[in-house]
Amino acid sequence: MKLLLIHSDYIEYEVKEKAIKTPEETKIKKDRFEEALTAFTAVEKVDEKSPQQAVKQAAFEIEKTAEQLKVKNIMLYPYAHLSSDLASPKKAQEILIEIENELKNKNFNVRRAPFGWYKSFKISC
Ligand code: A3S
Repeated sequence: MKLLLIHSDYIEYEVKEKAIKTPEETKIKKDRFEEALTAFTAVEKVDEKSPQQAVKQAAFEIEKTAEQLKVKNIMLYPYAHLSSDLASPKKAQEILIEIENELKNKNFNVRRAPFGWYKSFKISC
């Protein structure tokens, strides 16, 4: 898994168009999250071998950074561009959902940008 963590005053995104054949159904077409840590995430082929371990490790890294920064808001943002060895969309989506649940269990306010879409985003630091 590749994670790019960015702490910002806010993150905004807007869903543009389908990036895969069957993207996640979503009513939320745009969102804005204040004072958030955004975890741009590419799930990789290697993560398919032990997904549970990949989930735990990613959640741990995100939690560690959020605690250092004293941030409670986390935006999970699927971002395929960070790797050239991607997991399948199906597995990647499952893993992202599990990371979301793991972080919610640790009492973070977690939002997840919809999977399988091209989106534009804006961050202000
Ligand atoms: O690849 C096109 C879109 O499908 C999703 N996706 C993955 N995201 C993370 N890890 C993987 N292994 C993925 N496989 C498919 C993403 O939603 C991806 N979309 N941010 C957008 C582009 O604007 C994006 O990366």
